[in-house]
Amino acid sequence: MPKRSNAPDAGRRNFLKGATLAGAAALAPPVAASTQASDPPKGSTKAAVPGPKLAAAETMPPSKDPVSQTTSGGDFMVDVFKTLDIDYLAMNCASSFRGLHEAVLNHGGNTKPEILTCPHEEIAVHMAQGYAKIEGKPMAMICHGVVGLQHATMAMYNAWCDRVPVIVMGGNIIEANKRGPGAEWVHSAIDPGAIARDFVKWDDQPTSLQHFAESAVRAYKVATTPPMAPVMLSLDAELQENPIADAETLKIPKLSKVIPPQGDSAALAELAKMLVVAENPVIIVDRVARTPAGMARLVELAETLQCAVIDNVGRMNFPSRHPLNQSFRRAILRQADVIVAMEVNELWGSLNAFSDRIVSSKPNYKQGAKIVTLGSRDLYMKSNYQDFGRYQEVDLTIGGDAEASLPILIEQIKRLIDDGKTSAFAARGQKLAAAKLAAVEQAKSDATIGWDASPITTARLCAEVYGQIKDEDWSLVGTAIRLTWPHRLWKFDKPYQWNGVSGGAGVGYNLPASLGAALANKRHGRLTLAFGGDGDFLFAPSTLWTAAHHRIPMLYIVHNNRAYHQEYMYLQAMAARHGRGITNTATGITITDPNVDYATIARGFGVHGEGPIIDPKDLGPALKRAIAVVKTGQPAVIDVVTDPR
Ligand SMILES: Cc1ncc(C[n+]2csc(CCOP(=O)(O)OP(=O)(O)O)c2C)c(N)n1
Ligand SMILES: [Mg+2]
Repeated sequence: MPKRSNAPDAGRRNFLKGATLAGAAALAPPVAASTQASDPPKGSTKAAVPGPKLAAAETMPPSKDPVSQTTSGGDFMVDVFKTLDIDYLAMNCASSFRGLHEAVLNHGGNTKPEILTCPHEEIAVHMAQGYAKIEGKPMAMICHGVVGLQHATMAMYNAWCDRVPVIVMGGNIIEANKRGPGAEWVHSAIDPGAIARDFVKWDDQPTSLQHFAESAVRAYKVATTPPMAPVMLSLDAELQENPIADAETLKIPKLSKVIPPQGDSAALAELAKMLVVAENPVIIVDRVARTPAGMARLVELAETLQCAVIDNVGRMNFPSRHPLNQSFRRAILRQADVIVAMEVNELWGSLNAFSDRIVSSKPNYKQGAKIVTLGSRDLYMKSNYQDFGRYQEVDLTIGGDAEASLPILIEQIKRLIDDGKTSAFAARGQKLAAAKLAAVEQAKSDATIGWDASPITTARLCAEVYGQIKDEDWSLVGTAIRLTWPHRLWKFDKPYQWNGVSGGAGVGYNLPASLGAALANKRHGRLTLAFGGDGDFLFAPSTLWTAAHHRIPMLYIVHNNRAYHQEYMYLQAMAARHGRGITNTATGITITDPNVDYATIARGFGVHGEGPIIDPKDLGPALKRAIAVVKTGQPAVIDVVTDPR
């Protein structure tokens, strides 16, 4: 770490030119240090800030900063990011990381990482979450360590529950004698990571540049090892801003990624036997496909067995129209004699029917069915936040990454299949295919109910959108709560056509996470679209400014039921249970009086806006206009007033 003087005014701005002189500068008396450059007024910079005004250090920058150094620790940090191939650094700017910010621009040329300007820290983290699930690698965000991190935490929690890697960083001023009065004190902490420690996989506060390099590489490695999760680094402002004192000794360690752990091969062989002899095996999947290979492997497994797959859609696991996809026929669990759950976070919820608050519950699978889990859930657990669900009894638990374990499982199954089995499996597959076909036809027919209704049915909305995008190279990266029509009606068969849900069910995910995914899709020229609730939209509408500013194409469709509708239903159920009817339940739930005009909001942020669309006849033309805008490389919002079904 660069040596520093104990003198109060020989801090971050007043170093002598050149890294090699830094040590000498640090040892020089304060007067000598400040007179080397262009004579800052005596007692200038922070000493001149009067009184403990909270934002003083931010509102009153020094009148004259001496040109005093040719390198900064931030430069080295940028070099580390470049070796980690980090494409973006999302941020809401702050003085606690001005050293790094400046280095990204002037040392790094604003590439790898390129700055994404975000009007809220939650946007930055959610963008990173959506991005990683399409791009397959993390991006970084940085925030004002104390206050910015508090804004970032909700999104960090979603990303953690969703097992998505995000490199979160926060600026901090560790040394008390280096903090200016006011904001620099209230924005500093001895342990900034404490607030987020329950929902990051690892965090650190490096105290030297070498320490930073090692921790940054470690952070990347930890975050991207399944089960993946956000990590956090607190970056000392002095470390970012001071000259590099020991350049010749600094070393950026090599990143070697951890090979995801495969399940035990004997256990996988046992599972293969169970699956081959089973009459009706069912596979339940949630976050299996980590890479594009995941879907292909799962298809191979299902086709080898000709067995049913139920997809909880935490990732793009299995093609929606595949004849073996039985996701909307969950009753088949009652016939299953072997159930294999892969990367299912909360299995109890998939295997039991229950009433609200669990007054009663009963298994929705056949008693005696053998249950096996394969996944990383049991390899990583924290105590405080209860994201693991109720304890589910199972017969065999195989700890390991499901995607990595699939090849060996498939191989073991193939070894056990003889001709007799092949024809029995084919017969099973045909039955499932017929049932699937009937389910899709039923969905198409159900979708016509209320076709001409105004407000517009969610089924018509989804059907109209699909009609216009199905021949494009599309990617759906968000859905409003309970909007299952796309998965019932659309043909998803490419690994990037879907990227899962929020993880932590923290509302406010959809708009910014969709934008992050759109950023990843932009490079590939894909048409990104997302549906999002009106309530969700209102958490971080300024996401649209980031979309416009960085020219990120995305069609965002607001499913505007003018309410926090999920909660509406809960409240009505509560009132009914208390014997008071359901009529007095709108207060605190509806988003009316005034109605929000989402298209006008969009235009205010420089984004093309359509709507509100209330008459279904207006939907097609509005979509056409919006899609044309998106194809020019710009974002567009369409506000569709929907009925709440
Ligand atoms: C951060 C956060 N606040 C509140 C909730 C409670 N909640 C769950 S669903 C929901 C409604 C969201 O409204 P909208 O996005 O319009 O979806 P809708 O239910 O209307 O389809 C709310 C407020 C939550 N899950 N997360
Ligand atoms: Mg709503």
